[in-house]
Amino acid sequence: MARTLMIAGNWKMHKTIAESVQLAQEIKLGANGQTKAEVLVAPTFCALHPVAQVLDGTNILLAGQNLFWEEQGAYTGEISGSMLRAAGASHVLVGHSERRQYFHETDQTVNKRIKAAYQAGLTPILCVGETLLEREQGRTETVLETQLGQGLMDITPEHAQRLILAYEPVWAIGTGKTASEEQANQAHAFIRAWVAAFFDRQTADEMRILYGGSVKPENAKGLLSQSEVDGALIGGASLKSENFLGIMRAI
Ligand code: G2H
Repeated sequence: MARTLMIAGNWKMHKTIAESVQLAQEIKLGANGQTKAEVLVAPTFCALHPVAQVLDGTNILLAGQNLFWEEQGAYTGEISGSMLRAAGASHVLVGHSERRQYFHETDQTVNKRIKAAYQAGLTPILCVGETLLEREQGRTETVLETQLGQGLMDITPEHAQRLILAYEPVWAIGTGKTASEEQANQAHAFIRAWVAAFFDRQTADEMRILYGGSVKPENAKGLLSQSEVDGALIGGASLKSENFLGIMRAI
């Protein structure tokens, strides 16, 4: 099953609007002619629209880093799916471990956000992954099963066909530690088998499962050549165009 690889940059809470525009311009120039992977960037909310204008006319995709499940209203500090769409986003990250860790995101709120993303016509990228303690206790698969099962509760098979998953072991995020190629492939294979059982085989075969956690130009080739790894969600190394483009070129 040939799945198009995706190289996604999660800029987290980095870069002013001017810096974001600059980075987007560098990626746009450097990605020109890059055909092997779909490329996506997720700037901060305030940089979405300016970055969308830079990327207009390219096939580089734009994502929000989060969304709220209500459409509009008195929810200070939140942003809705339709607002992300209007700013130029086609995708949205949901359930990133930093949201779970620092902002009390639960599998239940993740589920609400996933549904809101579909409602707004956005493609969600659902992030799952275990902590170091959970891995050491041999609970990796149980944790993934719970995050997937609850996060995707009541999602229709049609919607599942548009879903993208990201496996991001928490212990490998921003720590410089990367899952070994085998560890990543094994976790991805488990996730794909889970998707086949929860939805169906074809959906599982077609679903992109990205790996995230200290991906950099030096380790990208090995990770991305794994049969179950369909791309990367990159934080730190997406903030400099030479690193992000280096990862693209490593495919
Ligand atoms: C995981 C990843 C991007 P980093 O959070 O989502 O970040 O590459 O810095 O580990």
